[in-house]
Amino acid sequence: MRLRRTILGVICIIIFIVIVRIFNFAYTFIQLLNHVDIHKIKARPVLERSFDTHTDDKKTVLQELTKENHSNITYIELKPIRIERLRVFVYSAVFQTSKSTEDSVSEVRIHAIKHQHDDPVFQCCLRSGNGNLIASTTAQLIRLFQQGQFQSLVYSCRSNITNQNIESVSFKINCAASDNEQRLQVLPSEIPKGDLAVCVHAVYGYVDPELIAEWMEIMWLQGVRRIFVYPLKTIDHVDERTMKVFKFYEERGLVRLIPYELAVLGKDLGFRRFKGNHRTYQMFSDEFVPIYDCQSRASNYKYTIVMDFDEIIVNPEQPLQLLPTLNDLLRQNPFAAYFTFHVENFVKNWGETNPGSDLVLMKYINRSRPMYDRPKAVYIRGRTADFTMHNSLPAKGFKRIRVPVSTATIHHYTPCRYRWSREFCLVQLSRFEDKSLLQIESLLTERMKHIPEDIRNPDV
Ligand SMILES: *[C@@H]1O[C@H](CO)[C@@H](O)[C@H](O)[C@H]1NC(C)=O
Ligand SMILES: *[C@@H]1O[C@H](CO)[C@@H](O)[C@H](O)[C@H]1NC(C)=O
Ligand SMILES: *[C@@H]1O[C@H](CO)[C@@H](O)[C@H](O)[C@H]1NC(C)=O
Ligand SMILES: CC(=O)N[C@H]1CO[C@H](CO)[C@@H](O)[C@@H]1O
Repeated sequence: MRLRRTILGVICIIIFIVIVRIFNFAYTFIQLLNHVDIHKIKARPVLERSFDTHTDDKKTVLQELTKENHSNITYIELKPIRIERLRVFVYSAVFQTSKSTEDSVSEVRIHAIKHQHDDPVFQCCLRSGNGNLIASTTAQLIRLFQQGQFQSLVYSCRSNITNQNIESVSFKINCAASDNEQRLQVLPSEIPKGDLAVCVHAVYGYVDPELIAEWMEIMWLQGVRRIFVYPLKTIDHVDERTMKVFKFYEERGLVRLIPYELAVLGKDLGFRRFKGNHRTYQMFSDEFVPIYDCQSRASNYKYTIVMDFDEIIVNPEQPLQLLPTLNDLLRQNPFAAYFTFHVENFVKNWGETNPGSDLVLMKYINRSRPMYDRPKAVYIRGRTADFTMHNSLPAKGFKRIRVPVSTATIHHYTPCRYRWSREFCLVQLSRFEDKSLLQIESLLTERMKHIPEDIRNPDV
């Protein structure tokens, strides 16, 4: 009797263990399915530390950053203006260069947020230098980021008058009415300084200046000639030390700093939403205003990348050859709207795997498998109908291209992602040593010597 009970007990324990195991396996498997595009994974050689200093390409990318003439840059911050009687706040207005042959059509893009339950109808009142109304046109909704109580969006205002005459724009339900109105200056979209621009969404708090400086240098070496950065003015401001490194690169003509002030949206939508555990859908929408704004300002660039300071697109054979890599991809995919990349996470919680390096980025050389998880994209001029952070809508006739892992991936320097379990991140995730970026370690170390010490490592 006792024996039988013992056997039964043992069987129960075994069954229990088996169930736990199955659960565990299933959980891991689901995480993998969620994050890894298993079929796309290919082995790739681990590259050794070296940098071929004799390549011609290196010379072309090594031209120094040049000081920009700052004597008259229009003040261009994003500051919300409420449209009378509507739950709509407008932030900025930017001219679009028309692709159509009708010269007489001008288009102004308006970046705004609106309440999720409203479908506001209003007019853009286009004005000349002396403030006279020269055209009124109904604002057309062309882009919408559907998250949060106030959703970010883009309106288009088209008219048959030429750009030269338009200086400012105001917004009313009817331009003929005599409401109070505030005007926005209509800004030109930027004349490209190269082929590549980067949009970074709202920045706030402290971001390691050393990391930013290394990232900026890599961007420059890869051919990026403009980086739009939107420091959030409303919440604690951006840390001074972080701001200083942005200013350093603004003076050198690489960064355009556009201070960004949130619309005040009531107590339930307070600024808490940007802090740690309180991140909400409203925050995602707020973060998107700068992306829309940047897409309009950068609309003349051949390629626009939406990316963060901890992300780098890396061709594993030649990390600096980003432009040639993109041009090749475009030749192979003439109907590409945009390129997306697999993400390789260099998980900081695993510890420094190359502690000897002087560069914060190069201290981490162990990564996960390439995952197709929240891919970031490189957009080709004029070929996207709408943007989201990770999955945009191609314009008619164009399509999204997933870039093969062997061509390029995104290196993402990150702590364990918050959606991952600790177990998954620290134990189950396979680790691969990847020295591809070390090919540029000596070059980058050299360049970093020219960044003042008080900018790289400011006193705390
Ligand atoms: C900057 O531009 C202004 C006016 O456009 C000009 O007068 C000035 O000389 C320029 N400065 C430099 C350093 O190029
Ligand atoms: C522009 O359009 C308005 C009406 O939409 C029309 O009255 C006006 O004549 C047009 N102007 C030109 C220059 O075509
Ligand atoms: C780094 O990756 C290599 C290769 O997979 C592995 O042997 C090593 O233990 C890893 N180191 C750490 C700290 O993750
Ligand atoms: C030529 C030009 O636009 N000059 C302006 C530069 O900016 C100052 C003030 O910031 C204006 O007063 C000038 O008219």
